[in-house]
This record gives sequence, structure tokens and C-alpha cells, in this order.
Amino acid sequence: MMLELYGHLFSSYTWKALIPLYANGTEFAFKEVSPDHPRNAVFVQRAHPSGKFPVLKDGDTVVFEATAIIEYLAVRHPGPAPLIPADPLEAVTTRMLDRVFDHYVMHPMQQVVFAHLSNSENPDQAMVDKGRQDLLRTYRWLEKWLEANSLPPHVSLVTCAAAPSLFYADWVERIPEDCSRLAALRAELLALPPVARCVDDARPYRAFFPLGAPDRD
Ligand SMILES: N[C@@H](CCC(=O)N[C@@H](CS)C(=O)NCC(=O)O)C(=O)O
Repeated sequence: MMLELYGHLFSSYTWKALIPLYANGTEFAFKEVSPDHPRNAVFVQRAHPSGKFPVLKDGDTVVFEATAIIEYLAVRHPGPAPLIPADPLEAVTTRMLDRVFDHYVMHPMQQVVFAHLSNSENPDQAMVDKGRQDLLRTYRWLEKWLEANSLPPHVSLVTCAAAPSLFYADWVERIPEDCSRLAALRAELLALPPVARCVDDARPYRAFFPLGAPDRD
């Protein structure tokens, strides 16, 4: 039975699950979660404890949380992309960085976006300021980390977490000039074919970005 991925093409966490599928040329059916496809939305509401996507369905197996989806793909649908490094210690670093991008880049970016979604005229300024400050703090941490380390080879779990989080975070709080390594990493990620495909497929939805999408990327 064909794999099914439930999500939305503009959603950062959906990209995180799409990138490994594209990178490995894995066949799957994309199930858009939107009011136009209420059955898909109902499936996700039932499958995920918080009704969030992406959700992967592989026959009778349902996997949610983008990181778990990537771990599952690495085991059940492996391909040329080294999603999880074979070396156990490199795998630890990979999983640690995945958490860094989810918790400290994606999360503050989403907080700022939610503040604008909740009240577009008058977003909660404390929430916006906190999200922006947290992003800057993580940018500087990543810049320092990149001085001494490099990411695992693409396309790994880290690629999948870093690409969408840095893509949208930079729209919320621009990566400052003193973080040139991080800015270069973002550009490198966006040039990878599976990431470029996500960026291109999401273009029709840019008008919906609550802070207004910048005229770049
Ligand atoms: N921890 C989840 C986060 C997923 C998430 O935040 N998904 C967003 C889209 S990017 C979502 O489902 N938003 C709709 C909602 O919360 O109802 C994961 O890693 O997959």
C-alpha cells in the first residue's frame, strides 16, 4: 500500500517530513490537510494527540511528529540519503541538533507567527519580543557551533529540521550580519533540490504568511 503523508505545503513541519521523502525518491501520496479536504483534517485530528501535522500512514502504521517520521523512514524506507548517521555518536549529535532546530528555532519562530495570527492588528508584543530575542540567541549559538563543527552530510535529520526552521525564522527575525556562517548554511540548505522543491511548492501560499512574506527567497 502506498505511503501517505498528511500535511500542508506551506507548513514548516510538513517540509521537515517531505524533505527526506523527496531526497530518497520515496513514492507517497500527499494528503492536503485543509478545509478543502475535510476527511484529511479529520484523520489528523484523530491520529495526533494535538491534531497537528505531518502524520505519516504506512498501511496500518501511523507515525506522527516529524522527527519520528524521519526515524521511521530511515528504518522502513531507507534510500541514499543518510537520514540517521550509522555511527552511534554521530547519531547522538544529529538528534541533539534536531532538538536545537525544533525547540530553539522553529518554536520561537512559531510563537511570533501565532502572535500575529491571533491578533493581526495588535499582536501580543511581549510574545513577539520574546520570540525574536530567543531566535537571536539561538542564531548566535549556532554561529559559534558552526565555527568549530559542521553538520552531518546531507540529507540527514538535521538537514530536515534546519531547512524549514531557518527558512521561516529568517522571515521573522533576519539572521544578522555577524552570523555569516549561519546565513551561508541557510543558503546552502535552500539550494538542495528536495528543499528547493518545498520552497517552490509553497510559493502560492506566501500571501498567507501572517507577518507578510518578504520579497526574496
Ligand atoms: N511537534 C510537531 C509540531 C507540528 C506542528 O506544529 N504542525 C503545525 C503545522 S507546521 C500544525 O499542525 N498546525 C495546525 C494546528 O496546530 O492545528 C512535529 O514535530 O511534527
